[in-house]
Amino acid sequence: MKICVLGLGYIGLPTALLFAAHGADVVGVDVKQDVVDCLNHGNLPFKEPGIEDLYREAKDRFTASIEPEPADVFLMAVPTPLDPATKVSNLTYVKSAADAIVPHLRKGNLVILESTVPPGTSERVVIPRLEKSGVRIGEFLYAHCPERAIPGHTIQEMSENSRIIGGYDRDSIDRATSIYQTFVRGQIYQTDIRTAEFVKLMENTCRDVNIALANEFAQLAEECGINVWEAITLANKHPRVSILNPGPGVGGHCIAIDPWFLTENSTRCRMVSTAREVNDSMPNYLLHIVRGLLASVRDPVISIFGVAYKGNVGDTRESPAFKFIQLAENEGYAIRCHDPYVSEFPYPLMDAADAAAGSDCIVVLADHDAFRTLEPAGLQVRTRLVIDTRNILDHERWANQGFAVRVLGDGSS
Ligand code: SAJ
Repeated sequence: MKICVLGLGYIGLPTALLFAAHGADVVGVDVKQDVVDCLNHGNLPFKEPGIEDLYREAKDRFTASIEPEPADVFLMAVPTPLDPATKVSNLTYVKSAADAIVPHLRKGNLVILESTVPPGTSERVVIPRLEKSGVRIGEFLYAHCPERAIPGHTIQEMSENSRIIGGYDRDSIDRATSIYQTFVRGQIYQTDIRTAEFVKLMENTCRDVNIALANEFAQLAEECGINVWEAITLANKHPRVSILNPGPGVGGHCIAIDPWFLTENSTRCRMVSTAREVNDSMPNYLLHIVRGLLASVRDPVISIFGVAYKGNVGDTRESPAFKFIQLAENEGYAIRCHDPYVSEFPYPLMDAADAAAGSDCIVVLADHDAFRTLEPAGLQVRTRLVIDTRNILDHERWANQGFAVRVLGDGSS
């Protein structure tokens, strides 16, 4: 069986390699020549736990190319960004991936869409484009199989998690199921295309709304002079309560974006967009805390520890660090950044000592494990103040070095 995977990003590449490692011949296609060259020279374009071993297992059956080739199965795993101004999905990459398949599409082929899309996109946008090949839906098979893997554990979760497969007809569903069963050990649940599209958006929206609730609790707790972290721990002792953690906001290419795909065609929806707004406003709330603490400091310098969108990943897409830095710079704060996991960022990245030198406030934004044991003793700051937005530092250790420790939601404002 030959599979052509379009899009060799964080989802497409591991998926392509998993198929190849389990016996399929795979052509991975990407519009970026540097990604294709990198792979064909035996290197990987990004880091992810387990991907190097997987690549070694897969490489005899995997090649990368700039153009699709005839295949039995075409799988699209391309980005679906959000237009930040209108909060509407941008389907450009999905459309161009479908167009790129058209010249190669034959009767009996299966086309799979993994990219997250607004409900109805497959039927309204993707299938009609594929039919420009002259092959009708039903003559080719079609399924939407949204991914569920979490960055940092992508390969393990792709293999172990259950999956939803939505297909055009019985043949499409069964064929897609048997192909994923080559490497998916979790249960596969079958449904129609539009339900599968909707389920994916519900999953990420559910997480976003729950994080927004935790972020709102943090702000309410501060108004009441209560430590939200203790309160959450106690509330979570209830058998049916499971509150998530507050933080500096929600980043990543999924949760900060996908909920808007649900609301873009709806006039009724309120909670989903409100949750997005609550999470997007966390950098403003954080700056409000900083402003209060640094009011008397002249020419204040802020050191940001952790610019990744979450802990233990080097990914900065939609990271709340961007908004916080922009807001802080607009108010005249000088910014220094440190992140041991991130290699590329629009602002210079320094080691911890350089980023902290002369600083008036260290602000911890990402919950990297490395920060749990971070040693403050040698840091040559100007003002001994640290704001821990993730409740991750060893507070006693910092206090012992004379640092005032402010935790987001600790009720001390
Ligand atoms: N966050 C909090 N508080 C929490 C949990 C997370 O502030 O208690 C923040 C994180 O720091 C991060 C953001 O939320 O900025 C999102 O992180 P995440 O770990 O919740 O999720 P992602 O974006 O890395 O991956 C999600 C996952 N979806 C769900 O858990 C429902 C993953 O399974 C999906 O495959 C992925 O989106 C995707 O690609 O859609």
